[in-house]
Amino acid sequence: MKKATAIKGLAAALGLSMLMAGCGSNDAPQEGNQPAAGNTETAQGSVGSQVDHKIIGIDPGAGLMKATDKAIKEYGLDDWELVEGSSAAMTAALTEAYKNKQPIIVTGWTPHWMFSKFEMKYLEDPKGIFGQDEQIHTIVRQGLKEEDPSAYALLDKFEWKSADMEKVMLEIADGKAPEQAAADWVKSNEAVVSKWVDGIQPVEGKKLTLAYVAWDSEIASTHVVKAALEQKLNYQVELSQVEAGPMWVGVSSGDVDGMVAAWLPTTHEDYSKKLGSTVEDLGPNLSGTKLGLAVPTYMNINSIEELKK
Ligand code: PBE
Repeated sequence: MKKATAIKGLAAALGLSMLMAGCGSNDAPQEGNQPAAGNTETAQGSVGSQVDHKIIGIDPGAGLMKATDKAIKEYGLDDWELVEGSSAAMTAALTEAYKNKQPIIVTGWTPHWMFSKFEMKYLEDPKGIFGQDEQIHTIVRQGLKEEDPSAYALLDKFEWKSADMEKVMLEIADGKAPEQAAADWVKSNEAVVSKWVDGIQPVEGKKLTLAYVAWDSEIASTHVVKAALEQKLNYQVELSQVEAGPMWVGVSSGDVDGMVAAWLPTTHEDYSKKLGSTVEDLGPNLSGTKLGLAVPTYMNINSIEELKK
C-alpha cells in the first residue's frame, strides 16, 4: 500500500467503511430525503464529513475560484474550505478518487475532458452564483492590427466548437503532447481551419507571442492556434504560460501579442473591467461554456444547497 497523507488516509477509511455499510444491512440511521435502499452515503453521514469539508479547486487566479468563494458565502457553507492548487492537481485528485469510487467535489468547467472520461454531474446552483453560459474571447494587444495584420486576421477569425476543443483536450489527457494533439487536429480539420486562414498573407517566420494559463481547455485552444499560425501562415509562435492576472496584464502592456483564453462576460469580469479598455477584444472564439461544482455521479448529492448539512 502506498503512503498516504492524513487526509487521504481519512478519505480512504471513509471510503472503505462506506463500502462495508453498503454490503451490510440498511438499518443504519438515515438522513436526508433520499430512499434508503443502497443509500450508502447518507448511512455514512453528510457529504461534508465524507470529503472533509473540502472542495478541490484550481489556481487562485481563475474566475472559477472567485465564483466558488462566493458560492461558499452565499450558500452559508461556513465550515467548508476551497483548496487552492492547479488544474493538473485537481484532475489528479479527481482521477485518483474516481478510480477508488471515493467521494470528491471539484471546481469544474465545460468544455473539459472530465465529463467524457468520467461520469460526472454539476451540482445544481439554484442561486445562480456560477452564472449563465458565456463565451471564450480572443483578446489582442493594441496596435497588433497595424503592426501584424496577418496574425491579427487569423486571431480575429479563429472560432470553433466545444466538441472540437474537447477532442483536443481528450487526446492530451490521454497522453499526447499538446503540440502533437494540436498539429494533428489542424491537419485533420482542413475545412474549419481554412476558414481562419483563407485570403491571409503568410509571413516569413515572423515571431508572435501568445499567453495562456495551464487550464486544460486553454492548453488545447492555444496550441491549436499556434499550430494554425505556424502551419498555415509560417509564423514562429512562442507560448508564454502564466497565471490569469499576468495573462491579461501581458496583453494590456503589449508584452504579449494576444490570448484566446478570456472567459466573458462573468468569469474574467474583474480583469476585463480593469484592463478591457487597454486591449482589443476580437469577440468570442467559442460559446456555450459552463462553470460549477462537479462530482462523480456515484455521489448521492444533487445541489450545492445540500452541502450545508
Ligand atoms: N477556467 C477555465 C478559467 C477560465 C478557463 C474556467 C478554469 C477560470 O478563470 O475560471
